[in-house]
Formats: sequence, structure tokens, C-alpha cells
Amino acid sequence: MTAPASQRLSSSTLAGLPGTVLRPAYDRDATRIGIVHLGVGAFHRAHQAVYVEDLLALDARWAICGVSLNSRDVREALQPQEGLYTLALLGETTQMRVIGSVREVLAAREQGDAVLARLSHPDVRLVTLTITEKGYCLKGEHLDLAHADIVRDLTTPRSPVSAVGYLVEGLRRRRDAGLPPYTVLSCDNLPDNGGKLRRAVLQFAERIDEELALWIAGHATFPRSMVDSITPATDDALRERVAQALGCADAWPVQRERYTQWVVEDAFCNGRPPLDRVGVTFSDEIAGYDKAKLRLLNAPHSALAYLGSLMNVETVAQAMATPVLASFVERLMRDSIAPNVAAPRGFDAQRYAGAILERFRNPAIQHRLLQIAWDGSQKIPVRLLGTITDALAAGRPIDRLCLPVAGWMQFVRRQANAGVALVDPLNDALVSVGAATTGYADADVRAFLSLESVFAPLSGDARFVAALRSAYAVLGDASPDAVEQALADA
Ligand code: CS2
Repeated sequence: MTAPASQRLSSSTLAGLPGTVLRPAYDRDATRIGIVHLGVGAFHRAHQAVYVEDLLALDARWAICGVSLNSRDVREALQPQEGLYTLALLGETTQMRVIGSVREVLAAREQGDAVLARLSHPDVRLVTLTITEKGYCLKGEHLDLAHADIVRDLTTPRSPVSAVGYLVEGLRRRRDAGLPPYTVLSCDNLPDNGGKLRRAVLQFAERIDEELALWIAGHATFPRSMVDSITPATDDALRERVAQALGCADAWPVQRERYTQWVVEDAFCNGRPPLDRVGVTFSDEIAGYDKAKLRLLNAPHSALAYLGSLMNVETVAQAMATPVLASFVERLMRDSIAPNVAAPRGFDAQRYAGAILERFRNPAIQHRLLQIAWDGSQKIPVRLLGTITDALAAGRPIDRLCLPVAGWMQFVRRQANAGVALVDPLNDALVSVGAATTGYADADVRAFLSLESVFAPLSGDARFVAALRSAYAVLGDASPDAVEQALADA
């Protein structure tokens, strides 16, 4: 019997779901929370939590406590559903799967003590994170000691608000209780994500307790990882599809393409879940993988986001169906980025680029360019500027690589002039730079380059400045026609 749509997804509606809907293949009540995840957003729920879903059928000790650091929205949506939610796997047909691996959801701003209690629980042996680039509070390679959350947490480290603050306080409690530390596994799109997080945690810990910093350095590990799966944001159309398929309501389903990859450095300090048995690759060559993915998938994504939005295109698949954008992005990947990707062993950059282009073309995925455009000030450096730096060092051309960077500037300018706020932690600074632009490349590019956290140290390189100015000038008034012409010529 199918549950009526007025009902909500929960353990009591689970048994009545149609047979086509996959559901937990293990006894949820017998699982124990062994993972705390900071940043329980759609990406985590569509990616790592699904690997853990498979893992729980093999080993019941790794259920997840999902923590939202800033909002209570996920808790409010999932608590009435006992943590259950639907994953829609998009392809020629859509497979609905109810995921049960998130056993608890906490909103840290209101439940800080409960988060710290979880972090210091002996059963918890792994902390994973998807807090996006800005959540690391970095300035270049180091912790930004002037960041408001870090300043606050250094003053009151026992009641933190930042991810780094929580990690350190959790580790302090464990040390004091005689417990081993947890493995800290970053799952964000940052080059050397584990290394960056380790440095940030140690820099923070050193400032409050040097002994603690030494203990963390000596005992805790911070494996690097590379995560990949295209995950369009949830919208009402998805909620509707899920309600139709399940016969009951799910307040916050998630969706993603079928393709998924998770490569993790094999460096666990407190037990390693057998993730390799559920599709995760353990590797010691992670640095090559994360760079290749950031440069050959995320950078072209950002290029499409800014240049495509200027052309009034809405989704990645639509951009790929627009010949001038599709052929530009392919040249960008194959001719300008691939030569700057130092390949891991056995890795074929051209084949990898081809597979990514195929994924971008997938018409079953409505991945909005404006979603990818979020947080440009954080994404541009890790996605594009590293490639430009390497190309300059190797004496390779950078003109084409500068076009998406100029596209971002023009996008910011357009939004600022239209009075539309940007989803970006640097919104205020960007809007004031964008609103003061004149349309003259020299002055405008100079103003953008003064955004130190984005462009230093590259802004001091005369070759970069000149190429960026030309790219900005070539985009002209950034009207759809002007952008189209610029792309055709690039
Ligand atoms: C995208 C990524 O929104 C974005 O910035 O580039 O979320 C991308 O879809 C994923 O990294 C794919 O693994």
C-alpha cells in the first residue's frame, strides 16, 4: 500500500513506499554514530552520506551526526523525518533512494554543547567536513587570524562557532579525557584540503595551548580527499517529483548525477572505515587528483557560470548546447588547462576532460549557472589562478585563461549595477568595486586587483595584469553579443 502524499517521510512511512524506491538495507536502530560531519548541506547528503549508507550495511559503527554550523534549516527539515531523506539519482531514468545514514542533525548555533559532546564521544572516530572554501577562514595558505569568527573563537575557545574552533575544542576534550583523537577528513574543493585544514587547526591550537597543538600534531591525521559529483541545488520541482515517486512528502530531498567519485588519502589515526568496499579509492597520490579535478572540472564550471550568465544562459547543459560556449570551454580545458595539470600516475588529462564534457552535456541535469557562480571570490583563486601561475612559470600562454576571470569581473559589475547582491562572503567589497567601475579596462581591472585575498600575489605580475586587461576589454560592454564574439575569437 502506498502512503498518502499528505504524510511525511519517516521510519513509519518507510515500509509503505513503492517497491521502486530504494531504502536502507540495514537495521537503522542498530547503528551507532561514528562520524561527525560539519556542514550537512546538499553535497554531503548526496555524496559522502551515500557511501556511508552502503557502508552501514557492512559495519554498523559509522552512522553520521550531521552538523550545520550556521543555520537550523537542515535540522528543521530532517528532524521530523528522523534524518531520512531522498536522493534522486538523475540519468535517463531517475532512481529514488531513501538514505538513512544521517542519524542525528544538530544546529551548532543553538546546540553547541551537543556538538562538542558528540565530538568527544569515544564512538566518534572520524570527523568529515564540507564547509565550502570560505568555511576554512584562510588567508592564502594560513589561517586568517583577523577573521571575525577566528578572533571570537580565540577569545572563547570553549564555546566555538567556526569549524576550526570546533575541531580544536573537540580534540582538547578528547585529550583531557584520555581518548585518542579523531581523523579529520576535509571533503571540500580545495587543493591540499587536508594539509590546509591541518595547518589551520595547528595555528589555532598553538595560540590557545601549545601542548595541545603538539598533541594534535603528533596524534591526529588530516587526510586529503577529492570529491566529485554534480549536485544541483534542491528546488520545488524536485520536491514535487519526490512526493510523486514516494507518495509522501520529503522537506529536503537532494539530487545528483549518477557519476560519483571519492578519493581519500590513506591516513586514518583512529580506525579506518572500510570505505574501499563501497567504492571509495584510497590513494597516496591525492595531490594530483584534487588539482586535476579543480582545474579540469571546477574551473570550466566557473567559466561557464560567468560567461554563460553574461549571455543569459541558465544551466550548464544549455551552455553546452550553445556552440560558442561549448567550443570555448573545450579549448579552455584541452589546450589551456590540461598542459598545466601535473598528472597523477596513469592519468590521462585529455580523456578526463572528455568525460567531464560529457557530464556537462547531460540534459537530465538542470544545474543552474547562478548556483556555480556563488562564492566567486573564494573559487577563482583555487580554480583558475593556480593554473595561470603555473602557466606563467612555464612560459605558456595565459590569454584564454584570463577570459573567465574577466568574465567574473564583468558578472560582478553587472550584478552591482543592477543592485543585485552576490552570494559571496566578499559581497560588500565586490559590490562597491563593481558599482564604481567605468567600463574602462585599465581602471576597472586595477580596482578588482586591489582585492588582495583574491589576487595576491599574482596581481604584482605585469604579464597577468596586461592579459587580464585585454580579456576585460575584449568582453566590451559584456552584452550577450559582445561575449559571444569574444568567445568565438578566443
Ligand atoms: C561546482 C561544483 O558549484 C560549483 O562551484 O563547480 O559544486 C561541482 O559541481 C562539484 O565540485 C562537482 O564535483
